[in-house]
Amino acid sequence: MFLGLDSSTQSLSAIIIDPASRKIIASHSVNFGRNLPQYLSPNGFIPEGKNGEVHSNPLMWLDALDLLFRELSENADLSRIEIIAGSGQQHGSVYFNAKFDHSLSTLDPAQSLSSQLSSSLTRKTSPIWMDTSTGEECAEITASVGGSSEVCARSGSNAIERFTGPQIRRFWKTDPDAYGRTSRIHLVSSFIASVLAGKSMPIDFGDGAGMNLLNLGDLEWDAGLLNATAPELDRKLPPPVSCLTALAGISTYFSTKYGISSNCKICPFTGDNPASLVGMGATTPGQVVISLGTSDTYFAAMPTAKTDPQGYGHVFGNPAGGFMSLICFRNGSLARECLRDELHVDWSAFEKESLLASSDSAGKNLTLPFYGAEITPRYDFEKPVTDFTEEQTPGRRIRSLLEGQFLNMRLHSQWMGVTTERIRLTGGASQNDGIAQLVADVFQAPVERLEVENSAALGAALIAATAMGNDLVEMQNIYCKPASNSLLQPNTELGEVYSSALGKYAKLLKMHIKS
Ligand code: XUL
Repeated sequence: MFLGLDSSTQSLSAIIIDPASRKIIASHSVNFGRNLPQYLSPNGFIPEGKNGEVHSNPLMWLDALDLLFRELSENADLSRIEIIAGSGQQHGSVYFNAKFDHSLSTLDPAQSLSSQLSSSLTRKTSPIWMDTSTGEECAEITASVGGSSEVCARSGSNAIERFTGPQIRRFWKTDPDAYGRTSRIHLVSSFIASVLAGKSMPIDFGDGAGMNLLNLGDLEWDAGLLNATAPELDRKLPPPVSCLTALAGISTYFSTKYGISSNCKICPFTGDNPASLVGMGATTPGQVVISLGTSDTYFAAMPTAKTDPQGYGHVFGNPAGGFMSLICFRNGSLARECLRDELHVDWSAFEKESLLASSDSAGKNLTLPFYGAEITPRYDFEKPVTDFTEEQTPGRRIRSLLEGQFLNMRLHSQWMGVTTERIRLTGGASQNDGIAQLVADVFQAPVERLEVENSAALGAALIAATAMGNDLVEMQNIYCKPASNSLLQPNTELGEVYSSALGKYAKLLKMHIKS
């Protein structure tokens, strides 16, 4: 059996698979806000941070780990787990003093993880991916390395506020003493893996690429980026490796306390997006994942190593080898909700029947679908911009907003050079057949939804099985199955319509951003 963990923003989840029986044996989750209310983080982070700071308490993640394993061990025989792999929310970082390694290797099962590791922290709280406090540091790193395109060419992304390098620089600038006392900096992923292994674990390429520190050319820490970020950083970072090899054994803390076999091995943990790419069965180029959540994201395996010339998209490591892209769109459900409220309608107006009623208008009316600042394209929009050739009825406005969202995605993913063979849709709005059909039509590719919801934890479990010698594609064929009746074929009659709408959309966008 193989265990996959995902330490996300709001919860820590586990999925145990048994490939011999092709079954999921257990799946369990600890919700930080609900199950650990003492941390006063209802959504997994400390509310009301100042100056764009969004931090979480790493002790909360440790208590969640103890709680998850206690509850899992009551419901499953953990002695049969051969390998544990995992993922973490990307970009978040945890800071430790020189005592950390010794404390990890001497953990006492009679006490909790948090009580034994808290004195090793040099920074009480961890900046996470929602943090936007590092605009100044991004500008400094960019200038020092020689411009945005240089940072992007080396690391796969422009200097980005939430990325770990700029966050480390801000820590060094605001608290140089504590930075000086720091001898180990981990990502959320490598931190959780280290606790399980009882020793510091390396950082996986997939997740390491979200730091603005990893050189994607040679997959080593980039000396120029390290120097531009903070002093002596090379000594504080664990080495970068692939997550596909189980490098360590389980710590005796976990084998004694929760009945895991002492032969169980630990893989380096990856980021939640790379793990999701695995769990969505999308590690081969041509398969695209679109997640429709508060923000929308588009991610896909890359046919060749490339970076986004406009600097909006990111390149991370693909756990199966090569690279993946990740493109975030801030105005996802946020924009869909704004229009719903503006028109005083409910979600039924976005359902299949309602969208069918406006199908004569396909591609005729354009909307730049942004109710506020957007990151792809990066621009401070205030409200949507429309260019309608027909009268603006509520039905046409909804169709046009959704078309605008997917045209914007299609436009800003073109740099990857992917031929979209199939789209796997996930996230809250993906269950809506009307919206899903529009995705199929705009991209002219079939759309599927999967059975299993937690794709990151599932992906991690599949990584663990692969590290044991199982074939990844075979594992994905077993576990990443589309839900029955979830396949939607594109209406090929709309192929030309949306190709021409794409050109017009790009023109409207360019005109608006220039003006
Ligand atoms: C990716 C990103 C988020 C986090 C949290 O760049 O910031 O998707 O990984 O899930």
